[in-house]
Amino acid sequence: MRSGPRFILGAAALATSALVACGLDVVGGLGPASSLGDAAVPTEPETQAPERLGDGGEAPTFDAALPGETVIDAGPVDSGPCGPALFEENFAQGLASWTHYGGVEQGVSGGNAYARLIEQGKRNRAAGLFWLPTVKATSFKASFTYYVSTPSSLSKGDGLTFTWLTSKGPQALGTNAVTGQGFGLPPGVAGHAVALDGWQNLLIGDPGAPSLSLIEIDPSRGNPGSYDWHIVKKGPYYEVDLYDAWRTIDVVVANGKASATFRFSANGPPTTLFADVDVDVDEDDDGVIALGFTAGTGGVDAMGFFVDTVRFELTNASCD
Ligand SMILES: [Ca+2]
Ligand SMILES: [Ca+2]
Repeated sequence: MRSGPRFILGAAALATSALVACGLDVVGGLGPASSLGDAAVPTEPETQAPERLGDGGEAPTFDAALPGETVIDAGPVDSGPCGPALFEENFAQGLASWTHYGGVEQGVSGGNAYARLIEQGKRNRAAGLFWLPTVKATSFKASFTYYVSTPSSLSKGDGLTFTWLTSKGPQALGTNAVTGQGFGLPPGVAGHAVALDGWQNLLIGDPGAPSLSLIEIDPSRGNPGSYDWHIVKKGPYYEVDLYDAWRTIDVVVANGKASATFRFSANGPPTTLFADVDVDVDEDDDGVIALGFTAGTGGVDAMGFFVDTVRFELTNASCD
């Protein structure tokens, strides 16, 4: 149990988010605003207390878990007959292996390099960072660390995703990517994501913030962030558990089912977020055509979004 004052503060934050979120939905500049007009009237926010992700916790030092790394060779780690099925990245050599948009940059701090999707304080941004495999696969294992830095204000947003796409649409990846509640995802793409959402948008059914949800990105339903895309809702969690420290998330997709775990530190014990949830993977389509990260900020104080120590392994890759 957390102390009384912390819970009271959390409840106040939730209430504040609910009030301001209405304003944000109205003034949002991109796709979601127009699409939200037909949405159902939002219900009252749930006032549930945050849940814990485990008993861990680490010092909020930017490089707490990842000091002094060695460079990973920029070449394919494991090139099969038609391309690599394994992709590892610590960002020591920048972003050369990635397709990115929205101003993603390499950052270096204390001997550790990482990718910064959005700098803290930069509002109304949409950013993405993707690896585009050249082999066909429908199953994979993904592991990464993330760092979300937070301004001191109660109102802060929006969120970070780990995304896998089965279609990237007709436009160049990142075209017209949606800020704010769209998490930096572009219109027209299809797939799924694990989303760390720091801002509760009631109109699309967000759980209390901060949350970790499995979402389905379905362009037939509208632009990212304009419809209730949640498949599994998890949260709210304590901010201290999710923010201002490097945390590790592992995602496994196999045989059309997705599982995910959260760890406070890279070698810490995993806490299950969800397990064996159906995710549509059509054997006749192109499979997983992009793996990566997106982030979005909106009209409130912007959090900073960073990723590092990425490992993507396609576990049923073929040349077809
Ligand atoms: Ca690194
Ligand atoms: Ca949200």
